[in-house]
Amino acid sequence: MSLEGLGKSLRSTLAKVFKASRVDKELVKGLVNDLVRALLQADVQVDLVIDLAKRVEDRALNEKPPPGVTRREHIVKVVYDEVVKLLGGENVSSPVPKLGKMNVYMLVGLQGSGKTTTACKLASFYQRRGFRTGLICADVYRPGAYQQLKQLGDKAGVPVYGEPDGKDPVKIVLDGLELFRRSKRDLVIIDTAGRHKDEESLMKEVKELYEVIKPDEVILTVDATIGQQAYSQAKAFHEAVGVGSIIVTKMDGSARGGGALSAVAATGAPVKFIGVGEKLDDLEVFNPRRFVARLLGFGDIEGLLEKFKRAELKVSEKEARSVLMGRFTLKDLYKQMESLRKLGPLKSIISHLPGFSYGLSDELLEEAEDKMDRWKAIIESMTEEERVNPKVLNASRVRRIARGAGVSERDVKELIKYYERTVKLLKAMRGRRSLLRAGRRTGFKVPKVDIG
Ligand SMILES: Nc1nc2c(ncn2[C@@H]2O[C@H](COP(=O)(O)OP(=O)(O)OP(=O)(O)O)[C@@H](O)[C@H]2O)c(=O)[nH]1
Ligand SMILES: [Mg+2]
Repeated sequence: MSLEGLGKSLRSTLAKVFKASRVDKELVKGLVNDLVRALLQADVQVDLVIDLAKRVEDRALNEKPPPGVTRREHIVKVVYDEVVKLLGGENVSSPVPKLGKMNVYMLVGLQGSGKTTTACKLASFYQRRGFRTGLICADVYRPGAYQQLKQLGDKAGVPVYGEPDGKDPVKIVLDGLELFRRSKRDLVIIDTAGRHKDEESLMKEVKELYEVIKPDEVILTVDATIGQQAYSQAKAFHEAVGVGSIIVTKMDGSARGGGALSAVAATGAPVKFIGVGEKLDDLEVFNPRRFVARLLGFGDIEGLLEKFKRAELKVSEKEARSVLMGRFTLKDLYKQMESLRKLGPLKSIISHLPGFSYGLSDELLEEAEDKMDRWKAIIESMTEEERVNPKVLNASRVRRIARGAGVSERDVKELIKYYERTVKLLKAMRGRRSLLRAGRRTGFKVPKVDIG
């Protein structure tokens, strides 16, 4: 079953929780059964599924939901948490090369898992973020291994070291590292062999390389399409060299992502990137929370966009442009609030924004709704001149508006303050945009820090 399929069955499982007339033991048991079926069909390892099922059942039945959260919501959150955990937890960041030294990352993985392609994608990823990268081909088994790496490296503009006729991977890597040390590279990525006469000799070689190189990071590439075998493969590599992070390749197309979940569990290492195609740019930083949220069908921005569509909210290009150019008037603010209120209760809108589903109490949301309604009334009491040019607002105008809208003067001032902050923010954004544009013209490099 594909990840799509897994998502679908998890969503229908969770939908049952929301539809059920009562939340009781029976419902939780049914949910856990559905969950087990869905995960097994997605090739997740049996032991892992059983563990997860036990934890979900235990937490769903015994944990007390936090204030403001219903039992149903809590159950969904438990499922979400546990699937995120299965995928490597909260952590979202790609490995960051340390400054002031040459970092060495070593890619390992079985034949055809995507090491060579991924090595080049990674080199290009870090190069674009200002690191000087290099590639070394340590694969002396695959015919044309060096040529393949060289071709992709050339495309990425990354220097490649290899010895097309060499027989000793350790020597090649040491030579390559020496060369790159001299040319002051920040990050060198080593592409290793995947084919060997048997797995044992492959592991032996990988281990030997590891002990000589002592890489800063060992990255395992796992083919998303392999299913259950991923578990034992990942385990073997982990026992040999200690896997630090995982890249799941071939997540495009009809990938069975379940195997990837198993690989994570076998090594305890998080997925840091996913490969989504054969080209150099087809690499994405992996975000487990966002991924699972999408899989489970909540907390996703897409759902919210869908809602926007349904409300037939139409923002013309002219309006959008005028907002971005800083001519953001109180009329625009009014329109924004109106469209937001048209979408329905804030609670349901917020539930579609990642990271906001929990932690905002109903009271807080009701208060925000009240405030929005008050602000709308305030803008309605203004003259056209005041809406377009709020600078003219003085004490006596504020008093008049407050009386007209049936609110306090403080409310009016608060709205004006909010408006001014928004305008400032938009101006700052505009400044940044032109800065970036100027940067592109002068070849300004993206600073080194902003990774992940
Ligand atoms: N669609 C898709 N294809 C990929 C992805 N990553 C790698 N491939 C393809 O998978 C095939 C194998 O990739 P390689 O990078 O050569 O794999 P490898 O692990 O180096 O293989 P060996 O060197 O033989 O062990 C190639 O045809 C790649 O183009 C991906 O994310 N998506
Ligand atoms: Mg290769």
